[in-house]
Amino acid sequence: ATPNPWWTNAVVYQIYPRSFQDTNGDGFGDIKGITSRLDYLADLGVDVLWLSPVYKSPQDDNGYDISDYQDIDPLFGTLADMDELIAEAHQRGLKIVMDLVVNHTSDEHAWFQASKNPNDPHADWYWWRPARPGTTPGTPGAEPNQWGSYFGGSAWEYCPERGEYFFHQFSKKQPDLNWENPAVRRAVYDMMNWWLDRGVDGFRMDVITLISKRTDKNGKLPGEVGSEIPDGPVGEEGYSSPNPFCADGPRQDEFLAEMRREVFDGRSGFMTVGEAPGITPARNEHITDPANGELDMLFLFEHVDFDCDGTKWKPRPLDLPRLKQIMAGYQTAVAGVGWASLFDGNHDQPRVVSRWGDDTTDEARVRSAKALALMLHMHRGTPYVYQGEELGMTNAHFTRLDQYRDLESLNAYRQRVEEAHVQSAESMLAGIAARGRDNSRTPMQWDDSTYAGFTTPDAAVEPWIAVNDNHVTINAAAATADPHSVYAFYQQLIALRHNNPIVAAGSWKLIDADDEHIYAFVRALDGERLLTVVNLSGGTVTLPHDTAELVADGVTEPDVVIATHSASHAVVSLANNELDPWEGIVIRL
Ligand code: TEU
Ligand code: CA
Repeated sequence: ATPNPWWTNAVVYQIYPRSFQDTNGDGFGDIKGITSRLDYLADLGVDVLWLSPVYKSPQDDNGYDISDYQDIDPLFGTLADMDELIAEAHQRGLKIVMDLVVNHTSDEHAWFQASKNPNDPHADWYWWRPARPGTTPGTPGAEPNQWGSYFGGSAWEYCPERGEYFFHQFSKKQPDLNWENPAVRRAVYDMMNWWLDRGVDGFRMDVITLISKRTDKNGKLPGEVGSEIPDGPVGEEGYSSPNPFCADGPRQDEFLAEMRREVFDGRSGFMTVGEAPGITPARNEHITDPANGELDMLFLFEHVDFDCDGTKWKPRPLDLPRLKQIMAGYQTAVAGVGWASLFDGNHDQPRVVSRWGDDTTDEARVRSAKALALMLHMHRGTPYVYQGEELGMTNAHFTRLDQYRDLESLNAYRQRVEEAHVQSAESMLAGIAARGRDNSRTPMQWDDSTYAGFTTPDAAVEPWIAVNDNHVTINAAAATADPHSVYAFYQQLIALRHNNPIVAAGSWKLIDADDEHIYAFVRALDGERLLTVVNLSGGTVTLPHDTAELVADGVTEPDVVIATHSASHAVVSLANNELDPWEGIVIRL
């Protein structure tokens, strides 16, 4: 068989530049800050750095609203800074993956500005539609259909200059590009080739599974007057959802295969990962099957969408058997061909140690962070470490609305509490505190100084979002000096993957699927077998049946490969047939 591509054995580290390291005292992280921290990242052992967007942007959605794909926003620095980062990273054997946001642009992009003129060549580069017949354009009810935006309000914004509405799944400053137009696709591919020629090593592709929209044979969108496709049901906030008609649409495979041919064919050493809301495990297998020439891997979302009551603003505690079932679905689908990404944190998710672990005491936080990391990294696939996860950084625990910055949270509060009246202020504030995206966007905690070393202590301005007070104990300076830190454990996990092909490539089999506290599975490759068993609870638990049988089958002294507490503690735990709170162990069978 052909050797597995390099990225099947790699670990990717996601940097949110705005919150990573500020070097010019303006309270915002910047590219020079990333360059200044490359040794820390190389020491951690990761292979790839994925940067959230640093392109020119009005920053309406923190850079996911791009106004010039081929220039760097002054907030982050210059193209020369980017070239320096690429060179310095490559010198350390680190690859740089950029965030490709091409489902939409900023409304301040030259393409959109030109598109407002119906006679301009860019007129058809976005989704423009007239007001519903018989209505007054720009007034409620005149929108082409009832779709709502993920960031609140209608997904249609009226443009008086053009006298029509444009479609935006996200904010009104993020108009969706019209991928049906080959000129749009050509421009995207040219830009991608420009970055690859500049030395970047691939892309994380923002909501790339939303680019193909479902229309009827006359090009009419669902719910448009005269469309053969009815719109979906109206939800509690007064809008229908674009998702059923835009996720994994009819030309998804065609567009991805065309992109592969036009951009990546003939190149080597790159990787691509698509952010894939609305994709099933079976579709993940198809899209990541190398024979189909589409993408290397995808981020699926069911495992970070299920622990709530119909909306992320109504969180529910972790149902571990359900999580195991979802993860098993991911793993099984790509057991033959295709590949999996492994993540439970990113700039859109709350901190995993606060979500599925226990951040109420330092000991529980360190132990549960290690247990969650062991569980994730021992799966088959490519792991993604989100900045600060390796320190066991926690949610912000903000208590007031004015502490938040994210338009998703602020718009949702207004829409759900003040407009649709479907959630109380108290319940919504609790929901944002638990699941808001700002939880993972507070500044990286480098040391115990005033602003955690994120910005210069004498900075003239506060950081753009508050530093978490717990930086005095949770920070990289302390962690890198402590052999028992979460950071040290991530180093061990990453080294284990690099030195043992079974971790990246071995088969994966869940055991004791119904156990409510223990996550256990077996990896196997060429006769070698590893058992991973993790207690994802704060109580002492007995080993479930199949796991206990496998442990008993081993030699008297189990061969401990890695353990969250210690190898000696692991031996005692397994001999007693029980695990301490948050204890995770891998043994060679
Ligand atoms: O996220 C798309 C997306 O699905 C998120 O909006 C996620 O579903 C939501 O935040 C969870 O509640 C990508 C980027 O990662 C995100 O930061 C951008 O805001 C969004 O696309 C628009 O570009
Ligand atoms: Ca700065």
